[in-house]
Amino acid sequence: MNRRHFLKGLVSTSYVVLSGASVLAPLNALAASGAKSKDGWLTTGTHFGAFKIKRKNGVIDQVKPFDLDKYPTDMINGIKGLVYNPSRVRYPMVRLDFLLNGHKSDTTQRGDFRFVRVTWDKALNLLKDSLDEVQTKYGPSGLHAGQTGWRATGQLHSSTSHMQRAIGMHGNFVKKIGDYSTGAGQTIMPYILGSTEVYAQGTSWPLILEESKTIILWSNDPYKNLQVGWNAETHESFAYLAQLKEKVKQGKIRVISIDPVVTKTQKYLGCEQLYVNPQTDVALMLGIAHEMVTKGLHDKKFIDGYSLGFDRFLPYLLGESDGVAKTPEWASNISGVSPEIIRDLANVMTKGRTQLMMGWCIQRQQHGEQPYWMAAVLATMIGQIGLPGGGISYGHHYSGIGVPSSGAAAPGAFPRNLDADQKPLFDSNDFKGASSTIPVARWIDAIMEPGKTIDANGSKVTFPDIKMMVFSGNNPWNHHQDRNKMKLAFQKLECVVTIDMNWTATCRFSDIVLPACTTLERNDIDVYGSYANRGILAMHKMVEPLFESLSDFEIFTRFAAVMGKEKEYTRDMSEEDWLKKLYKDCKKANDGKFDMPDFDTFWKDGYVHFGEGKPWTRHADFREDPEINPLGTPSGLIEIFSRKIAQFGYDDCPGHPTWMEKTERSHGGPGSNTFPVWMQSCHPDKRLHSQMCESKEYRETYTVKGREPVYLSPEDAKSRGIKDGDIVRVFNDRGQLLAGAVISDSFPKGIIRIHEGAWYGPVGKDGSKEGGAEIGALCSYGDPNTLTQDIGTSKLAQACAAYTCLVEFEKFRGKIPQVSSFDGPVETLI
Ligand SMILES: Nc1nc2c(c(=O)[nH]1)N[C@H]1C(S)=C(S)[C@@H](COP(=O)(O)OP(=O)(O)OC[C@H]3O[C@@H](n4cnc5c(=O)[nH]c(N)nc54)[C@H](O)[C@@H]3O)O[C@H]1N2
Ligand SMILES: Nc1nc2c(c(=O)[nH]1)N[C@H]1C(S)=C(S)[C@@H](COP(=O)(O)OP(=O)(O)OC[C@H]3O[C@@H](n4cnc5c(=O)[nH]c(N)nc54)[C@H](O)[C@@H]3O)O[C@H]1N2
Ligand SMILES: [Mo]
Repeated sequence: MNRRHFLKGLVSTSYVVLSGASVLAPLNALAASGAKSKDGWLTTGTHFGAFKIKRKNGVIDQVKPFDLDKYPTDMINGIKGLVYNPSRVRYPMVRLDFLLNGHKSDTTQRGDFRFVRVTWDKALNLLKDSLDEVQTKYGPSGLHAGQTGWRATGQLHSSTSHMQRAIGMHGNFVKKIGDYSTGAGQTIMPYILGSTEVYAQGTSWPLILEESKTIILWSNDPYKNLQVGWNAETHESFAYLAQLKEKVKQGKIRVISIDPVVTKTQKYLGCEQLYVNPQTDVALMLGIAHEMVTKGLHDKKFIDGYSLGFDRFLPYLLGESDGVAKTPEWASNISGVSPEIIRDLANVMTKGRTQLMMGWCIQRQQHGEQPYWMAAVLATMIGQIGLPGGGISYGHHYSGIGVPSSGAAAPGAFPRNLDADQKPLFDSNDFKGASSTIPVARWIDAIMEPGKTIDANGSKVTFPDIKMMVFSGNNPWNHHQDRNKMKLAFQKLECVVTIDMNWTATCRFSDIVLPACTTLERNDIDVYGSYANRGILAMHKMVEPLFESLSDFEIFTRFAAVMGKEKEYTRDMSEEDWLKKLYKDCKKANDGKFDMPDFDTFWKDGYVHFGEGKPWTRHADFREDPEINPLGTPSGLIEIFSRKIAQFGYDDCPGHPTWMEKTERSHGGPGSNTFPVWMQSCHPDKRLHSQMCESKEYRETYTVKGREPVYLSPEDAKSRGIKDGDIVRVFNDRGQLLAGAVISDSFPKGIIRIHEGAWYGPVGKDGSKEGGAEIGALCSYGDPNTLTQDIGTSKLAQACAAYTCLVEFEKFRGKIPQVSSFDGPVETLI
């Protein structure tokens, strides 16, 4: 029976074939939302910023920054396109062959982008049936619904929480530990400094601006990365960066950016840049430490009083334990930084007040634990940990860290877990000998090799046999590495469900796709100022949900109803009841400390402002008295040697920081004979990961011939005959992609950048969208994770190591395929 015939029978009478890109519902047919305001401007907040929005005829007309955001970013121009764009999922959709054959479908077709529209009722019942089947046949180890991600702002509509609570009410499932952002850092730092450090409030900017003489930005681009925040962003950090710029200009603070490329921050501050070969920072740090020791520049008193294990590290540094002294000359050979500069850095760092500011990128590479550990050792040798404007921080580029916290209580959220007295429909906790929690970035390995046991942070993890996955608020076909490996893994899954507002590649590789509405299509509340918690924002619904999309709350309330658990799910409260409850609970928690008006006044005003807190120095209490205020490490001291880590016996993470060669490294390292170029897939300047890539007009402000830019050096361009604006094929043994050349002096020879978050748009050998399901398909838009390596950082963290990645590139001379990323399924049968 041919497919069309079958479908004709399936959906009874007539159907229309829509080509995904062509149709947007007539916008003026959409009803305006109920929210009102005196001047017509309504407030809301996104990761990109807090905004005010004015509507006209029920559609978003104008967007301007929120009153208190003095440093709005360019991304404000992409906001409207988050709602109105051709990538929106309009209806519940089911993959064609899954609709026909359910869990016995031909999974090699997954990714061919053929979907059928179904009713919400049908889709939610299919979801329930699939979950029933998996829980009955395999138990909880067959289901993974534990991936998380950057979802949208809003405490009530937190999409991952909704999905996990609702799916959890059906049955238990595999969960994850750690995240892609800081997997290596957050795992090792508790052994070294006693907390994750990455998610801790840092020394306040006002103190840094007053006290620091030197600031080292190490793999750190705050001017780019502070544009977005975890909560509704109000960009307070930019006021401090502006002051820093002024101090650099006046020669009062010396800022050195240690980075293989010239960053946006370096250009903004007009500070110094120090080139280092990619992935070689540990060698550079060891060279600096060696110089400190041989010249006696290190702070012996601080090392003795506040740390443990320097004596175990010293023989390695001096080469007594392995026959290789980590001299500046040795370090220079690996890192490409001259011995003179290394010696000078040792001097500069120890002469005045020095603040090390580590970015996160440097730990998203093989042995990513090591640079974080070694940097802590350097800071210990400098001896300024706990002093204002000195020591080390691991988060000043992130979500308002360093802006003094207001100290107010933040609003709670819709619960992610079941209530204490709730039981799932399928109440088994039998994971059949496999682990119920796996390191976040190892899930594809688990699907590929169920039953395999790996080391992770001192424990053994046995991979469960995953048969079904549910994703919401995250985009694994953006965030995970090695697309072709993912394709193979996904062929082993019986059922994949995604809840998203857009046809991301994750939806494309799913069986059931449920349309969520965007954050501008529902009411919510959130903190603004992220870590600084400057106040609470009313997030007004701007427009009614487009097409048949629903809020995550509504989607999972309906799903709970299919399970007969609707009231259990919502606690018998509506969206409005929940908003009022979250606000009232927060008001109560702040009672007597911060004034908060009643809910209605807050909702009308659009926000409650808590103001700025008192400046604060990280680790000051520890410095003051390490016995009364010990660190959270086993010894209570900074651990330069960790007995615990040493006891794990890992060859790729020994007991003290160690330089280890990578499996792929440019500039003469392994693999560079075949693929000589290091590809960095840094966080995008004009997106949040894959979010806002869908914003069509905005995307077109930076694409090159409709493709994601690949930034490359003039030298590399010349030697390969590439001109600015050419389409380039980037490839290695793992995959291939097309991107648009942007030639830039900021990039040295042998280094290219493609920002993560570029939507995966595979096309087959014939250039077709259907062919995107093929292994080895060409990515037509430029998703760097087509090329990255899916390996763990080490046996300790087993975290994402996307930056250990070599490639080659050439001018593309074939027939240029259309970009297949943005306009939804090949055909939508309704
Ligand atoms: N090569 C490489 N890969 C990387 C990185 C890298 O540096 N290089 N960085 C890694 C890091 S640090 C991170 S944090 C991850 C980011 O990975 P993710 O957090 O997975 O990335 P996002 O693109 O933010 O995905 C969020 C998804 O949620 C959807 N969404 C947003 N709001 C809602 C909502 O209200 N409801 C529902 N149902 N869905 C919603 C969005 O449309 C989007 O598809 O990527 C990682 N991957
Ligand atoms: N605009 C924007 N801001 C964001 C995000 C976003 O998507 N867009 N995402 C947010 C999230 S989830 C996260 S996790 C953070 C990410 O924060 P980070 O991971 O710190 O950010 P990146 O910009 O990827 O990398 C920072 C710098 O590290 C450098 N670098 C890479 N490898 C090396 C190396 O081997 N040695 C040295 N010395 N430097 C190296 C890069 O050249 C880059 O300049 O950003 C957050 N902020
Ligand atoms: Mo991240």
